[in-house]
Amino acid sequence: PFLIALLTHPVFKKGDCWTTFIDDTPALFDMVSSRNRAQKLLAYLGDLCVNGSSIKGQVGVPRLQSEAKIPEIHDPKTGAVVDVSAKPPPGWRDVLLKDGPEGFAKQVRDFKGCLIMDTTWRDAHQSLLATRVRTIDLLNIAPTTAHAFAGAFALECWGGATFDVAMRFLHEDPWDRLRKMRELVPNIPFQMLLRGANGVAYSSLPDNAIDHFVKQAKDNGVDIFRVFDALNDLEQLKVGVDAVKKAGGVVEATICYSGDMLQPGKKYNLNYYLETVGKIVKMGTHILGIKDMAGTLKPAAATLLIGSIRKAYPDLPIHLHTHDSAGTGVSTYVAAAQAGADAVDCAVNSMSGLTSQPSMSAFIAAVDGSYDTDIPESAACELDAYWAEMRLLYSCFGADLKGPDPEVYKTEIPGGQLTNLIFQAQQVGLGEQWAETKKAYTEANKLVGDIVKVTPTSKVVGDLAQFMVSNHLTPEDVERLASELDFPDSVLDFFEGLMGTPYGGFPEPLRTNIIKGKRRKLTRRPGLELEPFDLQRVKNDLRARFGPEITECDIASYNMYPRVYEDFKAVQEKYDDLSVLPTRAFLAAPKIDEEVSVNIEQGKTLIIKVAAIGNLNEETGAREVYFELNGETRKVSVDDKT
Ligand code: 3PY
Ligand code: ZN
Repeated sequence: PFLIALLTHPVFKKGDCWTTFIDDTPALFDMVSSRNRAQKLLAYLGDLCVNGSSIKGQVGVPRLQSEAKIPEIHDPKTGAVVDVSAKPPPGWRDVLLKDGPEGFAKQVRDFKGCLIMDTTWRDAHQSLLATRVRTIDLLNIAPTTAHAFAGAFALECWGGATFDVAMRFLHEDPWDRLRKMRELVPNIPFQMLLRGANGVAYSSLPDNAIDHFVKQAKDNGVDIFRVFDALNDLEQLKVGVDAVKKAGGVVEATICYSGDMLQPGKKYNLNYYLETVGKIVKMGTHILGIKDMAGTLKPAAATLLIGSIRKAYPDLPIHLHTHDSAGTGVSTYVAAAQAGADAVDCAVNSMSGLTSQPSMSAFIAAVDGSYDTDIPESAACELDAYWAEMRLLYSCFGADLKGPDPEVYKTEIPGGQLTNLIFQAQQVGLGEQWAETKKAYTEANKLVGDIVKVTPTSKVVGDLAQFMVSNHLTPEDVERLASELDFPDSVLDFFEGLMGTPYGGFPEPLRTNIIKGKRRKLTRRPGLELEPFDLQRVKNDLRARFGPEITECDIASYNMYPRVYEDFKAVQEKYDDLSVLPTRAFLAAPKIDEEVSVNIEQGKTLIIKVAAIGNLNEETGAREVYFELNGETRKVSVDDKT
């Protein structure tokens, strides 16, 4: 590649060449690096042309036929088109940067109205599109969003499943996503979802790994940390809360709402919540989060719960999160606003409803005139044009949900998991299988002790339910055969105690029987049993393996997901940074002669066309794929695996 760069350099070609040309022309090295990068991207596209997409969970190809358009937005007062390349108006992040977390929290509480957090960039696509929305599609709409939603409480844009999925399935660096989003949205706070002592993983890590991770998240752009524990285990929660405090972020310690507390005889009732909130307040939090992950908080329950918390803690900002699975989300939010909630979570219309958050426009319309939300209704609608196109672009990842499922009041399946389970059931024809899964989910929950269900404990119940369905086991069978059955790992992790301790303890003798001879029984929180990570050693190891450019963020990625990180690095080595490819070209082979424009960095654009796909070489099992790259012919050889 260096020789090609030299031979094609205009000065060299003209012959105006002198002996120190190579030393004096560092641009040559840039050209080499661009060529290498381009060749690697062609290798990816070549593979896509020959073998099709290998992105997990993809069914079919995008339905969007051309690149998505960025909609114009208008100033709601003057009607003038907004210049989104100009600096966006000041927002709540400016308040935060000026007055710090306490000042920010106080002003949120003093705001007369109900603010909105937009979850489109995280939970909405996690719940509807298997978390598959890519960095490029977030960045393309980021400048417009910074203007349209300047009054938003926050954008939820990181954490939860986005971290894992970015690396594992999209082959993208989540840190790079965070930094780039931050650069384009300086005015709106960024919120992330942190799974307490689990970080963004599925079971506990040593405390020092959580501290290290949170510090990098804060330093790279996260402002507000919604910290929850999947069992409302406050010792586990505190690990995350303390990490955020040390890093200087806004703490939104969160209680997970489980089931319908209005039903008599419920384990998780008003007393339970008030007691738990009291302990969270003592722990110290800037904001209280209420996380209704399954969407089972009915309006009357919101009135009672939020009204009671408001009465007990008049100065505490309350931020409510729900999912619209049952179809009642907006009415719950209206009740919550009336009871004194300071912020609620909505998604842009095309990314809302069903298992996602309630629609932003619907909420604004519902409280119109009585509560200011600081987001103009026109902005929510204008921005939506982009997300309507994104639904077509990512159609190959969506479960084809048709309407609300009020059965969640019984099953208590969290939004993201509900889509996932429906998607799996659709693959085998829904019908019977789906009804059985739902029934088994309820039974599995009872078996494990009626636990709070959200990542990772929702996976425990889901895995156990599927295990029961596929092995035709009744709850009685599970109890009777517990010491003989080969349970899924998540179930063993749970009963070992790696996810903390459920309220009311573990069911016995089931716990003992399930883990006998397989796992130990933790009697204190897992972090106290785990050896702290030797972060310096991890850094040295990673540098030895992957080179000197390994950063603290890489170390944090590796700590969360060692295997996933290693695989991600291998894909990067093979194909370079795939996040720059437009999504249509990432998911489906471009048509012959279709032009794909790729900005590999600022000011460097590759224009790629697939020119032809060669015949199969019977001897090698490979095909040549011919491209035109910025007008030059290139080819790559691809093993045909079809
Ligand atoms: C996550 O942990 O990813 C969640 O979205 C929980 O609701
Ligand atoms: Zn959620």
